[in-house]
Amino acid sequence: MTGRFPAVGDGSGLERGDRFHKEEIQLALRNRGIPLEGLRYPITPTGMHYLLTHFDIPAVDIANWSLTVGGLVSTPMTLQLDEIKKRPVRTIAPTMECAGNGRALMSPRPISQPWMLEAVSTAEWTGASLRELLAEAGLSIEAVEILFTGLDRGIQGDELQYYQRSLSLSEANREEILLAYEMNGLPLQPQHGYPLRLVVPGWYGMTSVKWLDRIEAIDKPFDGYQMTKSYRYSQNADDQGEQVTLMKVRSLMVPPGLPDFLTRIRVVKAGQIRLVGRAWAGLSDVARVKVSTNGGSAWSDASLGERPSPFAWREWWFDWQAIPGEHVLCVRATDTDGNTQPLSQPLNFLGMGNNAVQRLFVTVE
Ligand SMILES: Nc1nc2c(c(=O)[nH]1)N[C@H]1C(S)=C(S)[C@@H](COP(=O)(O)O)O[C@H]1N2
Ligand SMILES: [Mo]
Repeated sequence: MTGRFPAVGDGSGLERGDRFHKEEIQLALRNRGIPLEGLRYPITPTGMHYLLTHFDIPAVDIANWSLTVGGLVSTPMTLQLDEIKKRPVRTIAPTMECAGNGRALMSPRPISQPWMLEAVSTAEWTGASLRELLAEAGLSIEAVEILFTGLDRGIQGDELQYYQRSLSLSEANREEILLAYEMNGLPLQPQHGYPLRLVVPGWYGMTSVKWLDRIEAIDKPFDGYQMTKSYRYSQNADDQGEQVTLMKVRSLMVPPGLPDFLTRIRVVKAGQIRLVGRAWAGLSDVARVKVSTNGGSAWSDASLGERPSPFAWREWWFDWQAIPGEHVLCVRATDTDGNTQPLSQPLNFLGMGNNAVQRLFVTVE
């Protein structure tokens, strides 16, 4: 394999024109992604689950922690963790993807957490039903949204803020939304929202507020930073754009064969090789996955497997007769509403909701 791939160091031959900023790398070291080979597991092991934390992971002393449920409710509540755990226990394993996944592949590249493809995972979350808790609190007829506030605080866009997101009443009352205190059968780890987080199946990850402190019923749409300034499909800094909501249809492939250390370019042995991966689609389901082994000139149907849980990804596989040479592998999913992944990404200012087809470079020998 000598000489074919650039080596580390000066003279590696890597293109230097597309350097990442130090600040992007700093964010990438805090907010790790799933190694793509981790897509082989239907339920992502906790240590491989992607992470995205805007500010700092807050220090939580469980003896002093409680969840406040208030605002426009008839019965405000302050609940300790064990009181939440006494409620009927629900478990669900929905796929969760960061809305910025794929941002660093866009050109020009929006400057933020520089995800390539690795900001998606599927964990098994256990907790109490949000809908039942809201019913217990008794929503007033003036309530139009539910606001979720995390314990983490920082500055974004010059605004000092707690991390806050809201949901409309109809969304908040979907039965599958959890107040989760366990991930993959264990108490939440600090970085995933200990002691309690929201899990909103079907939506991009920003809605699943970690380190919950308060839940409030409010009488007008919440206009905080993470609702009106961020998580928008906008065209420029002055454009309000549409709100980012559900995860778009997307598929990814476990990179086959052996990687080159630096470039991650793959080397595969000629012959039959099974390509595998996962595909997901917000609140809908995956109808079809197609694979191309020649950069998108021709497509063949992949086989689809089961979902490990409602709202979770589906496994797909495709048997490829690999012949020697250079190949570009692509995978493209269509959901049950007829939406198909784009071949190239329509741009938006913040780099949100990227679902262009994955392209993987492979040398067969
Ligand atoms: N309180 C709080 N909740 C949060 C965030 C955050 O920064 N603070 N990040 C959100 C984003 S953008 C994503 S993609 C998911 C990531 O969840 P994970 O880190 O457990 O994978 O958490 C969401 N919940
Ligand atoms: Mo995210």
